[in-house]
Amino acid sequence: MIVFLHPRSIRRARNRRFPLSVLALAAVLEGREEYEIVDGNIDPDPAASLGRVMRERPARALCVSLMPGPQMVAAIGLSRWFRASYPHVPIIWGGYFPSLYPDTALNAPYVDVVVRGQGEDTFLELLASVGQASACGGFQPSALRHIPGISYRDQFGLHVHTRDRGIRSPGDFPWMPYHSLREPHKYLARTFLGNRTAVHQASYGCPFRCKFCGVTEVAGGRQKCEKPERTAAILTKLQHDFGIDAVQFYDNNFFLREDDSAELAERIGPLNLQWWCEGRIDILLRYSDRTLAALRRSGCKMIFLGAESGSDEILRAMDKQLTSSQTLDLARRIRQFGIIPEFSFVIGNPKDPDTDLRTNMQFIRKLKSANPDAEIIIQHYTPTPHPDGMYGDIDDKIAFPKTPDEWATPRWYNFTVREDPALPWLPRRTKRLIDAFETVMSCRWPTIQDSRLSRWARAMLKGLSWWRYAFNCYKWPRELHLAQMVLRPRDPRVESL
Ligand code: B12
Repeated sequence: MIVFLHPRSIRRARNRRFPLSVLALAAVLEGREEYEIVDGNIDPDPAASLGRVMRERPARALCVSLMPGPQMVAAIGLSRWFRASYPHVPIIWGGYFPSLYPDTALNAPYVDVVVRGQGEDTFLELLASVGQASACGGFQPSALRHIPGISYRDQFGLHVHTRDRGIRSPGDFPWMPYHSLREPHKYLARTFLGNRTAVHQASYGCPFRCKFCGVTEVAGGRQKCEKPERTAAILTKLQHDFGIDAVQFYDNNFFLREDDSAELAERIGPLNLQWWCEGRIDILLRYSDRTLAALRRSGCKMIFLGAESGSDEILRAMDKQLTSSQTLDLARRIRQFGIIPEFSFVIGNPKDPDTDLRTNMQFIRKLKSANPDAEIIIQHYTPTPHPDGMYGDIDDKIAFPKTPDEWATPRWYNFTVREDPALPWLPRRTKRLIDAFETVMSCRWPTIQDSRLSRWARAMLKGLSWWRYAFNCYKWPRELHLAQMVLRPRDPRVESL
């Protein structure tokens, strides 16, 4: 018996989505061993549920999935409690947080093994060794040495990182057992796309190596995709079982190959789904008009695209392999197909954050005039470990925390959720101006993703902010903060759709 823990990752109940990471692992266990999923996004008291599971059918391992931010904070408390209550049961951490910071995770006494990157194969091999070792009350380091993709402490307490594991297509693994969730219907959300929105990830990783992105470190600059036929079959089943009418694709780079995209559009057309996904500007620009029209017909409503910067010099420093004119070209071109582009920007180049901000403010204004429907997401540059060195040459200018507990302190928590990265190279006034510009933009054009925001609330936000945008006057938007506090519009930077 294995117990999976998916600690709470969302701030609002309406953002609940299928916990795909633990479902992917449960899928490979089906038919081999019993398991139970405890999901903090649904369960008001995950510790009580873990206790119940352990009383009924004691588990031989606790497997925790976590990404940086709120989920990591919840994972710390629950793992510590579990270790104190069941000291002989091994605790395995996997997901983006331990994959990015394996040494940090292993510095916690309640973490025995870290699984780095894609989990399915590693997890099965690891469980085989828990089976052997459980007789002696823990893992045997000699059994772990040959498993790629893990990190653990050896008998001297030293950290061992085995070699990275290559990635496989999600299509190589069994379908996810959605019905093993206690209340699967609770994961179908009302969004701007539909009343029953499901989530799916049809690929793993990304072949680009943008130097600000955590995916390169975790997936090693590779991407593997499932066949369109399988994606369509899974969505058909989700529609049959749960009546889904919309999908949010989690892929880092959904449109890798044009022929696959065109085939998928054709296959899912009859399901009448509305969908959202993430793509690359350069790749979409290469698509024919015919494919773009087919994507829209098949329900593609909005695409999240990393524009990142309006400066070509900065785009080169980021290793983005994109130019700012490509962003403008796509903004204009995609409009005629009725697909809304959601352009994301990473502002605050460590070498000259002020110039970076001003260049981007100008560029974003140009982009909005090229396509007024385009939505804009503004993020501060918040570094994450990168195999080629972090964007901005800041490897020696920032020291990440050495323990999960330190990551959970307000200083580092605010860093991970990008609220206040408190970076040595980002002057407070520049940071304030980035935030102010973001506030004005999000009020001047409230996102269409916010289906709950009433018409008058929208009009009010627009009315209060138009003059600021018109006259380039962003500083101290106190009246907008007040309006946001009262009207609580959605913030696409931190919330799911
Ligand atoms: C869905 C999602 C969310 C949802 C979470 C919903 C949920 N169900 O909990 C929401 C919107 C809440 C969210 C928020 C945030 N997210 Co997020 N999110 C994602 C996203 C799009 C998909 C993750 C996913 O489910 N993938 C599908 C599953 C199958 O893959 P997986 O998670 O990688 O799991 C595999 C392996 O990691 C491993 N594994 C995972 N867990 C475990 C556990 C064990 C025991 C084992 C053995 C293996 C294992 O095996 C799995 C199968 O192969 C990823 C991007 C991406 N496509 O990966 C970003 C991503 C993980 N998020 C990220 C970030 C930064 C955040 C935020 C901090 C952003 C913010 N501004 O606040 C917040 C923090 C939330 C929190 N900590 O609680 C980053 C993390 C990297 C980084 N830069 O630090 C990513 C990679 C986005 C990015 N490109 O930068 N996120």
